[in-house]
Amino acid sequence: MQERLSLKSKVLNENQRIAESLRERFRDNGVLCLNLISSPGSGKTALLEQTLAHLDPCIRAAVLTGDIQTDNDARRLARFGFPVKQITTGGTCHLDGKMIEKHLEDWPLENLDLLFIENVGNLVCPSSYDLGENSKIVLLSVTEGEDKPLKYPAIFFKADLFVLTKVDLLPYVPFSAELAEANARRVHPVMEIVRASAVAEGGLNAWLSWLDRRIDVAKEAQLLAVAGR
Ligand SMILES: Nc1nc2c(ncn2[C@@H]2O[C@H](COP(=O)(O)OP(=O)(O)O)[C@@H](O)[C@H]2O)c(=O)[nH]1
Ligand SMILES: [Mg+2]
Repeated sequence: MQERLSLKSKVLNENQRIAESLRERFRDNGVLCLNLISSPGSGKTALLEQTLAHLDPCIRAAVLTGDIQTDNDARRLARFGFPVKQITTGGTCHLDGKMIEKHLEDWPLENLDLLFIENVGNLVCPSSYDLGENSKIVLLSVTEGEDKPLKYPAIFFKADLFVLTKVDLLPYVPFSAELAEANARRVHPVMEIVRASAVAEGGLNAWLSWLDRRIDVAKEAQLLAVAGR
């Protein structure tokens, strides 16, 4: 047991070292990196598809998408003309820093403004692995139950933003968006929350404004880092 614990902490320490180096590279190149985490099927890929479809063409975006098997998500996302790579973990329930570092090898970060990482569908394991992202974003859909922030507090505590997805389905499911949001704030009182629908007209407006603000903040952080040298 002791040995297992020490192996786990070694793996996490090594991951942290890689994550810090990635974070520095993202900051120095003015790249906003967002790590999207949710259960399978909450709508991560659908949110990204509609985001890429609506993105200001001046923004140089790219996506790394993780799954245990298949490149289905990469194929869905590649249709929008931005660079996309699938990371297939072959059984591992989360992405780690080494996988991100490896898949960024031939993507010069100075050519990017925005990097989305779609993590493997899982509300538990991905929360332990820092990928050097600016923010973790947790998604929960209206068919999953209002209590999930209380059952899976680690990811709701660590995420900067909670996206409540599939709100177009609210009239058809017994789900209180207010209760889900209050539960998230019990875990993380200052958490930002937006409601989103990938299928309704204007359903991504709140999310897209959050994204715009965060892209600006990443560019300011880059200028500050350069000025501080
Ligand atoms: N009604 C509705 N369905 C959605 C929405 N977003 C995703 N879906 C559906 O939910 C299913 C899972 O979505 P997907 O993006 O693959 O989830 P992921 O596993 O988190 O990437 C698909 O059938 C989507 O069409 C939404 O905003 N509204
Ligand atoms: Mg997906």
